[in-house]
Amino acid sequence: MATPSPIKLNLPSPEEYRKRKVALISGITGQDGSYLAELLLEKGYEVHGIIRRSSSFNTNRLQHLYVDQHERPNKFKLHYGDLSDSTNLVYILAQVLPTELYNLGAQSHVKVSFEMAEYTADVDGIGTLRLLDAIRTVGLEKHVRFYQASTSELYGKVVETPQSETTPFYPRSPYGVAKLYAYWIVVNYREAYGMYACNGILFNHESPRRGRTFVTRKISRAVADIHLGKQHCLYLGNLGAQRDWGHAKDYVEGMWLILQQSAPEDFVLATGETHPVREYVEKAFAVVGITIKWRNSGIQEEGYDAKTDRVLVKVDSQYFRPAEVDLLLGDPTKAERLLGWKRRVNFDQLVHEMVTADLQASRSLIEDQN
Ligand code: NDP
Ligand code: GDR
Repeated sequence: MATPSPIKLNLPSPEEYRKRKVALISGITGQDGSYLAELLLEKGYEVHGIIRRSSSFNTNRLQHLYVDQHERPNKFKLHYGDLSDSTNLVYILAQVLPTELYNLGAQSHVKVSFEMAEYTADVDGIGTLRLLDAIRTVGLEKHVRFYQASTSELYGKVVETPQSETTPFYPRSPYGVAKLYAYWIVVNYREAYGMYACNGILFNHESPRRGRTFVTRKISRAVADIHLGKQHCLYLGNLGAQRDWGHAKDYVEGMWLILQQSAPEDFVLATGETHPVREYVEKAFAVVGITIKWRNSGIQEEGYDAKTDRVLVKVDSQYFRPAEVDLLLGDPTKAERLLGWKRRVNFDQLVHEMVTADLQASRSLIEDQN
């Protein structure tokens, strides 16, 4: 028999409760969190987010949404919290009483996870369990719908392509392994306690809001800065890795759709196309009119400007990973069929938008400095 919830709040029936539209987002300060918050506010939700206390400002991506409650009562509220702090999660849940909970919070950098493996396991793996248990602790397991930010990194070593909901997992990093635990604990709580809990297995998605150390943003920023004479060369790791890259805005819409189905299920969101890092580099430089050609310098591959012969891209082995995911290519058929989801932005548009945004940002910075 399922263990009863230790705390019973005086709640209406699940049907009555879900007439409200209240979302709680962990990881709201991140790329996806900011787009999801925008989407849900547009849809009339009251949106609550969990933010970490930081000595420096960490809500840049949310600035345009934030209105001081003293100035004007509004539907957007932030709460201090952390996925490593169970008591705090229980407290936030009991206070917010969400109808939908999106668990996007994570140490999300694959390379960093090799350096911070235990922390990554704690936040990305056990953090998910803490949230699920917090839901049960306050007796919301039949009231709240739970979205878990699962990832194509679960597939890791290539077993088959394209990768779908039925492809076996073989993670290749502490991040992937932590997310594997999270994936299965979501499935387990769904089956054990009848919770509406779903995994969105999302392939890489990017945007001008992407963190600066992920490869696409690192490239788009470097192209802008090289074009404006602020940087000489771009140093990268594995140029041959292939990714299925989409736009974050399209993917947060998929997250919401996953929680609107009559029954909880897991879905892959992907574009169905794959591109090597090298191609991203070529397309990004093309936006500023530079044609990149490749040659082997004797030690390693380098990219040079076909017109001037100037070397603009070099390989630095410090960016290699102890174990790499060589090829990701997703099959979004299930999401397209059951959710009616389809990505809108294609690869070329994504690269163009990111480089253009970084050019604009870099130019503004120069103007501010003058
Ligand atoms: P980001 O790295 O941009 O954002 C991560 C968020 O998690 C930030 O808000 C961060 O807060 C927060 N966070 C980190 N550690 C903790 C913690 N201990 N407690 C609470 N919050 C924490 O990631 P994305 O927006 O790109 O991704 C969102 C989620 O989706 C992540 O779980 C990621 O692993 C997953 N994912 C992402 C994909 C992608 O291509 N973007 C693909 C598949 C899955 P802070 O700002 O303070 O650092
Ligand atoms: P990934 O994204 O590991 O796929 O995880 P990232 O952009 O970091 O790497 C993509 C590929 O590019 C190669 N690469 C480099 N990567 C980085 N960061 N920096 C470099 O200089 C560089 N040079 C080459 C990498 O080796 C890799 O093969 C992202 C994250 O958002 C995860 O949270 C998410 O789960 C997955 O996408 C799906």
